[in-house]
Amino acid sequence: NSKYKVVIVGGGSGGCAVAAKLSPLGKQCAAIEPSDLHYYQPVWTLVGGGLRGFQSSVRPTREVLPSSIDWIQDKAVKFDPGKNNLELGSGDKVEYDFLVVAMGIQLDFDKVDGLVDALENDPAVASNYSPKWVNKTFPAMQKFPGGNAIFTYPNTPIKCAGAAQKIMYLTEEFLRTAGVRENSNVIFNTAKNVIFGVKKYADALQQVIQSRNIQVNYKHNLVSVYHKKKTAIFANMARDNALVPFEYNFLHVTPPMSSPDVLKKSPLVNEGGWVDLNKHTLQHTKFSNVFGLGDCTSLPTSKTAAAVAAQCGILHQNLTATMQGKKVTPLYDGYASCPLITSRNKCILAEFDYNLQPLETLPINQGVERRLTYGMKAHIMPGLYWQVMMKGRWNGPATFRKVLHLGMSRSPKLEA
Ligand code: FAD
Ligand code: UQ1
Repeated sequence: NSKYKVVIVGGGSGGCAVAAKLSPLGKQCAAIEPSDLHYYQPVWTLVGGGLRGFQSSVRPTREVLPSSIDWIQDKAVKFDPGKNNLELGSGDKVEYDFLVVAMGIQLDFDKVDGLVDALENDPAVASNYSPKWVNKTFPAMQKFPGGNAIFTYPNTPIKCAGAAQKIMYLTEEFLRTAGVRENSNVIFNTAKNVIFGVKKYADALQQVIQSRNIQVNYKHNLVSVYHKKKTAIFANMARDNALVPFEYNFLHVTPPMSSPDVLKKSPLVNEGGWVDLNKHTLQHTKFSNVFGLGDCTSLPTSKTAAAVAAQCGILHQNLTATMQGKKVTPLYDGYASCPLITSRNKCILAEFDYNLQPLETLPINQGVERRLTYGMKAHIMPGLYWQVMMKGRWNGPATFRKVLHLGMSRSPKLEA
């Protein structure tokens, strides 16, 4: 059994960004992360689209976590925040003074009947959301014979909500260049009733969808896949979940997701299973020595690495204040961003806050398809992530926004 001043659970985007900021604590800080490999998941959209190799998304965890702190290569399996400790897969207990929870979101492929079987056995079924299946996407696109190319969006919160449709735009473009677009239907079956949560970008995406002859079926939730019959079954939520079969020749699945099971059964979460935080301070609502960030939290914003970037500096500031016996400051406005790639060289760069109001960094309209924002997504973000965010020096673009707007950009009010 061991004891640390600060324990971070999860060594993904949020855990590593915070670990880098806490690296001066040295061995008083530990990060618990089971995986040898750290993934830069945003590049998986490009991997699926055949525009990047998978290897560009992977680095050894050892090289991403700061070497000054302890890396405990294990899983957290039980939390006891009343006693300031947690249990590891090995059975050992770890005690802490302060806890940072950054465990990400769980992919629930098994909640869709027949889906795992289809992913394992049908080359036409793929998912950019998992390192296990993202490498199937581009080959499936290349082998697409015509017919139905179907893209799904589940009936749960998910990370990077845009990614479910970005791959559809890349596929549609690919099919046109490959000469098979005329005898194919490109179909987006989404459990939601809107294409995107922020109206400005939803309007822009609707134009893209119309001009490219994409079919969207709202309130359609994937419930099973019979790959031997090349059929995907959707529940029509607007018609008492009546089952609607679709034949597919390419099926890209965005799986249902939920909070990690270990968290769901812990005292740290709200009814939804998410780590229950004050949405402006990132401090836990019940345990004042616990903080959290990223996809596993209750923060009512879009689950993205861009949001994690904006959160990590605020978490660090408020954690440090708490460690010094000072008060926390409400600072987080819900900033999140989603680079909505619409082709292999164009992007709509959505940026917004808790009120779903646009909060754009560039002094130009980001709600139109642009090469510039594609360039940022494909060529600037990866370096920004590995070289700056993972070193603890990126807190999101708020400062740039203020400078680029000559101090005249909106500063969201932080209402409780
Ligand atoms: P993660 O980075 O997922 O890390 C969670 C970590 O917790 C993992 O390393 C995991 O191993 C660990 N863990 C889990 N359970 C335990 C346990 N019991 N004990 C210890 N450790 C545990 N974001 C953007 O900003 N822009 C984009 O363009 C974008 N595109 C995306 C495209 C795709 C296809 C995907 C999948 C994601 C995309 N994202 C994008 C989202 C972004 O990757 C996530 O929002 C971000 O990684 C969240 O960080 P996190 O630290 O919360 O979770
Ligand atoms: C961002 O900060 C970030 O984290 C590194 C991303 O993740 C890959 C993003 O996709 C985006 C768009 C941002 C926001 C940054 C700028 C400069 C707009």
